[in-house]
Amino acid sequence: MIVKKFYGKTVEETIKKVKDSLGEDATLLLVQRVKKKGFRGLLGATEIEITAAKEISFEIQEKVVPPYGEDVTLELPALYKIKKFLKDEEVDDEIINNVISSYIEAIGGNRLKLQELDMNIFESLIKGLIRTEKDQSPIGKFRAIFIGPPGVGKTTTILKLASYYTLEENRDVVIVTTDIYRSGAIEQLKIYGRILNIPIEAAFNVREFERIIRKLESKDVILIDSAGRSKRDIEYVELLRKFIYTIPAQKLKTYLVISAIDNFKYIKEVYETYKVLYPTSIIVSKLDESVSFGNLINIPFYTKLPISYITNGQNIPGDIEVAKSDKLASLFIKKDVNLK
Ligand SMILES: Nc1nc2c(ncn2[C@@H]2O[C@H](COP(=O)(O)OP(=O)(O)OP(=O)(O)O)[C@@H](O)[C@H]2O)c(=O)[nH]1
Ligand SMILES: [Mg+2]
Repeated sequence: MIVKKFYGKTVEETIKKVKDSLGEDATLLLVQRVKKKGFRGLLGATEIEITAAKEISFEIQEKVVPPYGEDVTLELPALYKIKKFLKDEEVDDEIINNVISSYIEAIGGNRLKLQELDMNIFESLIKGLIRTEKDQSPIGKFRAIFIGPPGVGKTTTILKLASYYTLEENRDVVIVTTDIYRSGAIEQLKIYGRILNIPIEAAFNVREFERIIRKLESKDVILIDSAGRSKRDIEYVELLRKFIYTIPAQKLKTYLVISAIDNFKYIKEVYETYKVLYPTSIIVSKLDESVSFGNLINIPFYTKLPISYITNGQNIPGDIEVAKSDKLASLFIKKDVNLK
């Protein structure tokens, strides 16, 4: 707090001096008429004296202000910890910088508060970044196609969901496979279908696919499998697009399945290949095998899509969960969370 005296002929003039010097938010402590200083005062001349004050907090002087450069994290323990934590989890550098900026904003740039990491604020920032879908399990009839690179777990995830909808929700489920490359895979799927009592249909071209989808019109849930192809196989993506176009968009969910253990550079390329199919959300698979959890943040950040489900094991049925930001944020922060 600074306190100063101001003098003038009139109150208005003196208040103007106060504001010019201390700013609009200065507080007037005392306004009085006093004897002028010096010779004229002795002759009886008076003037207005205003005592004014202004709050100058330590925080304002000690603020960390944008842009926040690399070096800001070195001297401030809270920021250093955030950076190290996120780097160890393999979170993308651009996101790390965003989190650091958001953290500084959240604590109002107060340098003192940056001496120690506030885990609650950090966790809430992480929670905001792990975007998840609000309404994962549609109530009425729906169709869902599962797309993504080879071996990420599309077929396994479909079987897990199909058994869930059949056993837990008693819905009428059919699996349609469009894996036109591997007859062995279809045979294997049919074996699962028999065990789980779920019908399996196979379509090898768009006309067949359209016919099957029309035939299955009355079914509650149709889960459509696709073949995992190299990201360079643009022709297959084109074929998938034709399959997708046969189903009205409002009825269709397009899940892009991404494995948590793949590196983020590869994941970005995968997204670039599949984004032409307008995926509606992400399924993050193989979380059980993951040694770092950065992709839970990297994927929604890069794709701007929410996560619908996570999968965490090879068991069918089982090993799948609806994605929840708070639970995944706790997992990320390494609280004792059991995903099984
Ligand atoms: N640990 C672990 N393994 C999984 C998970 N989901 C799938 N897998 C395994 O990953 C392997 C590939 O799974 P698939 O379901 O065949 O993968 P896909 O995406 O259908 O593969 P393609 O059809 O070849 O593109 C299998 O061995 C699965 O058991 C998971 O959540 N955790
Ligand atoms: Mg498959």
